[in-house]
Amino acid sequence: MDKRLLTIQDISCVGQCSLTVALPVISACGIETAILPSSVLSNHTAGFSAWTFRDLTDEMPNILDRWKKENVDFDAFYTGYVSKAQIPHILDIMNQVARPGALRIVDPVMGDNGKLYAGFDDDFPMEMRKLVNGADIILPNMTEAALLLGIPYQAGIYTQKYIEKVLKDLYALGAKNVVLTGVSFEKGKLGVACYDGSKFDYYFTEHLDVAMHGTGDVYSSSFAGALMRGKSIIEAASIAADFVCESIRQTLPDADHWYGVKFEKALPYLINRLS
Ligand code: PXL
Repeated sequence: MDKRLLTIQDISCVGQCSLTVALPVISACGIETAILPSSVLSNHTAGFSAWTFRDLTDEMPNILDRWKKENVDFDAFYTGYVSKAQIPHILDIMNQVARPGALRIVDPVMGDNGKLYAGFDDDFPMEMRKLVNGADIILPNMTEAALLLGIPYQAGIYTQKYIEKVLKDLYALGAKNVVLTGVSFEKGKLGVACYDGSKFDYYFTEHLDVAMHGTGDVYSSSFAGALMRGKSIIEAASIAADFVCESIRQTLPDADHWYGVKFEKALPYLINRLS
């Protein structure tokens, strides 16, 4: 049977993030992608002056009930931007409509550059730990790693010793694999560090020194798609890093394009890497 993935995150109508990234990217990987919108926003919260917000928590148990009655189930769950109140519902969904061996891919979306995103309270990271515990793979950036561990955020170049301690501490929160993004050991190179409880793996690309929104979602979506296509964790982590770089390269010529990356133009590259 072909694999079916459910992704749970918001719809930011405009802004090239969350579901407007996950649905096209994972579908382009050849994987049937079902969605559960956690909320609807006019646009994302990073850089626009304001936004509308409609919470959809109340729909979650209704939708789950329907799916159970229809015998709908999934081979994988990929969660992104969600709220504190939604976490118990998401755990119910992952427990109740999973095919045998279903994967839990959790991007603990909470913040970037050392700060929580607008609208999240300081106690959110402790709730997010409930999704991390029992996940097959978590995909935090360095900010989210610090928030999950309750340690100060450090920017810049890291030592291997520091990164491996962070990976081990995240693993101890109950995730079977940790894929940490935004890792750098030397100027000019940026990448990912993976830990499965016994070995560390690294992959680095050229550091394109620009801050662009939505790259975390482009990363996690392409990671999830590549993993579902049978790639190993380090292969999927590497393909996703290269796809983010290609998406940034496609965006750079348009200096006015500030709110996201032009991942659409990089989709042929991703598909090619998977074939
Ligand atoms: O890209 C993460 C993200 C997802 N959803 C919303 C956001 C952000 C980042 O700011 O605002 C609504």
